[in-house]
Amino acid sequence: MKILLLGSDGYLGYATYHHFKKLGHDVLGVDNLSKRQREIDCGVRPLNERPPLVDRNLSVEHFEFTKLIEEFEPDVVIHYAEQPSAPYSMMGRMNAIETQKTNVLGTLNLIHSINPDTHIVKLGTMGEYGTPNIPIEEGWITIRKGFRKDRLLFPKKAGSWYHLSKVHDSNNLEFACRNDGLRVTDLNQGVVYGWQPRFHYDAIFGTVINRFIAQAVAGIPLTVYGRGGQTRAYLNIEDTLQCVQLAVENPAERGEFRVFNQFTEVFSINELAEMVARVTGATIEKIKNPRKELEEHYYKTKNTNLIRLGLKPKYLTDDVVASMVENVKRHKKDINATTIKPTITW
Ligand code: USQ
Repeated sequence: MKILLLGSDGYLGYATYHHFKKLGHDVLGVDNLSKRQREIDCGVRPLNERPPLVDRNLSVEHFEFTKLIEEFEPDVVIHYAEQPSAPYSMMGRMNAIETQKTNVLGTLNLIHSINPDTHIVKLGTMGEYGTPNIPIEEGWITIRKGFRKDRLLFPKKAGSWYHLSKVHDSNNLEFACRNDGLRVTDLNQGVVYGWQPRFHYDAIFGTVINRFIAQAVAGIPLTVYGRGGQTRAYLNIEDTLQCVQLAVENPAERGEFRVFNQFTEVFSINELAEMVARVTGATIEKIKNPRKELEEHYYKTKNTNLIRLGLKPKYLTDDVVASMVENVKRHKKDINATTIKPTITW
């Protein structure tokens, strides 16, 4: 297949690029390296640095991008090319605007550039749903009112300008499927973890499990925000690759807006901290929550669509934690402890 990979230089992009190349596909990686600039602006650096991975240095929201689609004629577009951090989007007005401009306009330009036969596999987030006091379904919900019923997009209750940008993307993509007959798979991904090049552990771009591992290696107490009852869906980056492959190999129909909840397990922050502390001997520190989020709440969701397609989860075990610790240890000298404490509040 001809695969156009948007966001090839990212944590997920790099792994995805090599995964599909290994499978023998023709992969073209597009990136504008803006994430690297944001890291410089924020004064943070990931561990395990590598050279940029980009075949075409281009922004998805630019007119030139349309020409690239016409030239390459992809069978599938995997779209990761978005500003990925909730804290970054909450730093202030310009960061909120930059996040929504990059994410929403990029996806809108993709919608307008694509041949409707091309399958779009778009990275969304479980955070679009937030933590509602009802079970979370997969993208859609059937609502009955009196004798009437309709199948509608599941209500969203996002917790940051970043997460909201993904809500807007989902709405725009669903409309494009309904109106223009596009075929789209929206992957509502949980919080990813796993050892990879460009491993972030800082308070802006690092996700919680990766952060806890780096904190344990650096001998810093694990930073549980607030009471630690926040419950989220998680997956290993190796499972991200499986899920994206399943989506690519089983495309959505013309006119179909298909949503997969892309995760394998659900944990509270306390459970994660206890697990990492048990394996590494680290201590746990409950610090004031820099975010506005529920710290004790109901959380029930499902991932049946991907399991039905054949997803075989790689669960978070003590061995997985231990192997991440071993990898991070080799880069211990590069850990900058001053970037670990959260400084962005909302
Ligand atoms: N948390 C801590 N301590 C920390 C870091 C985080 O207790 O040191 C807590 C947060 O308060 C939050 C949870 O861990 O309740 C997850 O935070 P996170 O920073 O790991 O993840 P989040 O900001 O939600 O965003 C990440 C990715 C984003 C992706 C999202 C999936 O950065 O790109 O969309 O995970 S989800 O959370 O399902 O929306």
